[in-house]
Amino acid sequence: MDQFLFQGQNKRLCSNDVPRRSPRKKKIKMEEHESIKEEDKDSSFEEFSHPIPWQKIEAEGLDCDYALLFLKEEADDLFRQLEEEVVYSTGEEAKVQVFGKVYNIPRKQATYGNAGLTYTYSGVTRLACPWTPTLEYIRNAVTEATGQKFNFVLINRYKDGQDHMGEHRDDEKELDPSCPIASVSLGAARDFIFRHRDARGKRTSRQIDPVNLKLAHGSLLLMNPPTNTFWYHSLPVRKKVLSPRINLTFRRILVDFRKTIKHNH
Ligand SMILES: O=C(O)CCC(=O)C(=O)O
Repeated sequence: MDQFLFQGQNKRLCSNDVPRRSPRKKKIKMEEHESIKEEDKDSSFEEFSHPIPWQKIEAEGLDCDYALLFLKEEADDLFRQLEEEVVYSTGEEAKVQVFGKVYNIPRKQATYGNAGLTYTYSGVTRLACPWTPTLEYIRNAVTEATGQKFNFVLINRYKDGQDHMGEHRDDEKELDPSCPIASVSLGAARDFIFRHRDARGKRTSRQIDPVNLKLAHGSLLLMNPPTNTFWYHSLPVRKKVLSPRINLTFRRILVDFRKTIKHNH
């Protein structure tokens, strides 16, 4: 079984760490019209506002990049600020529909983003709340590190290891298929498991090992295309985990005016 352990918050973002690969550099080439000044810069370390030791995680149809984005002290502050700012769904809004049945979700959820954006998943449609200062700060840090722009974030709060997320793919039609999903984790480190679509359930058509990660406090996991086409992911129950965790998945929603709620100012 492939196992990638990414626990060490001691693995500081130290300027001696040379990134193996730069997701940001790659994107800068793709968006020349937007980043002409960046293009002129030396493709050396100075290009990064934070020297991030990226690690590449690859398997058949799976392409991810992982790094520590925030040092412990900053990650602690961000966690605290999010605890104050984020308003999670309650009541009917805290439920999902799977094959017509309504379930309470085993965690708390919130959606923030650009005005009027909606996102439909697990049978429910969520309207984005306006960005808070801390969410904007984290989104900007992710953009700085990756060169990707995001207009929406899904926030999941796990009170402890009993809270979890079942196997699924982030492959909704309103997501821009060319944009990675950027997953920022704050709080308790949790196991995160990828399983190939042909290797799920009892009657699997192929033997493909799952890919197991441990997502650390302050980390950023980029799920690049086509990962979400071929691989399901989950955050399983871990009874020994006693402290909370907040996960933010930054996404780019295609702006479709039929789905955009027009606001009267
Ligand atoms: O909390 C996590 O790391 C998982 C989040 C996730 O799978 C999702 O937002 O789609």
